[in-house]
Amino acid sequence: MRRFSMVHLPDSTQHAKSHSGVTYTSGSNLPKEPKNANTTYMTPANSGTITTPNYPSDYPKNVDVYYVVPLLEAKTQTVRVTGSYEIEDRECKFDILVINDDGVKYCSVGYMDKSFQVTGGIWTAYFHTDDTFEHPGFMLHYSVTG
Ligand SMILES: [Ca+2]
Repeated sequence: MRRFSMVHLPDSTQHAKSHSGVTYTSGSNLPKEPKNANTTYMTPANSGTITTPNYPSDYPKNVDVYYVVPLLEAKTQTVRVTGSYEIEDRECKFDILVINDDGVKYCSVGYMDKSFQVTGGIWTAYFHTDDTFEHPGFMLHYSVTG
């Protein structure tokens, strides 16, 4: 298992400290430390869109993008994420997408329809790429559903 600590939350989001690390299982070739960690803070909202860099053109090589997505309220609520993705297909060993640190890796071509509980008013997405084989990536829409 490898642990990345790439998120440095501002004071206004201290309640989300539990998101300060992402744990991955073995079997991947992820670097021990992000080569180019880049945290993207979204504007607080109960619905919106996140995309990979350059979307719909191919995403860059060697990026680690961590999306921090604040909702309007910090109460426990359900978020639904939907949308298409096209990520390098190598059994999720090279380019991956992980939603809300749940350990599930997305790669290849597919359509996501995922609902999960958010307790701290912030959810996250993590996207990593290696140095070969780029694809369009993803456009994901999210909304609070309850
Ligand atoms: Ca790649």
